[in-house]
Amino acid sequence: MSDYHTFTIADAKAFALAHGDTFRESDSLEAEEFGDGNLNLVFRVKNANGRSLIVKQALPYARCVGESWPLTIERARIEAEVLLRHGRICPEHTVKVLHYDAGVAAIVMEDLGQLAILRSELVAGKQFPQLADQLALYLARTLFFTSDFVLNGLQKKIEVARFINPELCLITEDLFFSDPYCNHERNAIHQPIMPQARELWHDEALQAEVARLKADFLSKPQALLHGDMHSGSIFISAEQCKVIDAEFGFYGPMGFDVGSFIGNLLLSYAGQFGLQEDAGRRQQQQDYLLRQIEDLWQHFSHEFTRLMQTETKENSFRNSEYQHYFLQQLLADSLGYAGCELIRRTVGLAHVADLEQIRNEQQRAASERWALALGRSLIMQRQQLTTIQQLLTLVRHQQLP
Ligand code: SR1
Ligand code: MG
Repeated sequence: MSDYHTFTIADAKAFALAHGDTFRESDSLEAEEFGDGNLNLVFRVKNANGRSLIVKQALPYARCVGESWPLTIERARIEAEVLLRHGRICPEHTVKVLHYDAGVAAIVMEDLGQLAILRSELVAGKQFPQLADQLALYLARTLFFTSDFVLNGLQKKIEVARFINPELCLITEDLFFSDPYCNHERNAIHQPIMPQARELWHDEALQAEVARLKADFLSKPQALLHGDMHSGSIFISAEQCKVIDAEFGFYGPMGFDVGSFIGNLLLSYAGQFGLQEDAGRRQQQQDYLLRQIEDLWQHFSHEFTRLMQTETKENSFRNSEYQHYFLQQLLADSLGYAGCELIRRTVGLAHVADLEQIRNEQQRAASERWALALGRSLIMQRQQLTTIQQLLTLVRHQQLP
């Protein structure tokens, strides 16, 4: 930590100038800090010709809470290395890392400012027809090529060790799997849904299933996950889709990445009840979101199956019955983690704009109750939901309370 100091605007400019070949000494650079995420500093540095780069620096604490929540700056290495690994496997859909410096825990990366954050676009009711196909490709390839299907036992264990990410994983273990199911001070519960939040604290059947999902998160190192696949981690335009923000990456259950993303599409669906007053447009947006979930799973399972059949290196895993079982279990895991994401984003510490931006209190409470009820159903019924169409039917039949 000897070189480490928190970047000023001047430091960010100097760092961007020194790393990468975008800028020249003679450039007059401008920079702004615009990070609005939970953890880091994010600077945009640009020259007079409009060329720009992003400098992201890990702070030694969680930005959203302050210095009272210390956090390792080692997460910058994890982020850079996950993005570099994923970028080699799926460059089309991974932000490009240009430089990483361990001493100052900072990364220089391409500026995706010409794209928009997916969450804000979905909140505004926008649609991106290729979204599901693009993310299905990203997920299928990054998960498959970092797994035991491809890596031998020795390589795999070296990779698992390299991506041990205890502090960031602990955040997920607490925020995703524990806090929502007890009266924890970190929870942020909208007063009108307090009765439904309390039910979670006493629902032992639900807690048993969440315990199973948490145990897998702790002990199923299937692939190098992104680890935080929410719609704020995705940049989008009509043509392009790029994943950013991989500091929660580690070797974990594949369904965690797939399910976190499905959970976020369902949070957007829930938010539409309160955000979109025009019933026809609401229906149209919700239909779009369900189509994305269906296409995501169909394209993901198609690509993953193709990869299992043609690219598997480990003999034992070439067995087609095993491959069928693997994919079926991956769907069940994904639906369980999607359910957890719905619940934790509604009553836990880290909320989402999809629900927070509903101005009418009663409508927001109705959307939140819907998200909690659907989350519970997904967790409890995940082993019985054996096709993605069954999930869609469940969502369509989930009444708005
Ligand atoms: C204190 S971090 C809160 C949340 O933000 C991140 O993006 C993760 O989703 C984490 O759970
Ligand atoms: Mg993040």
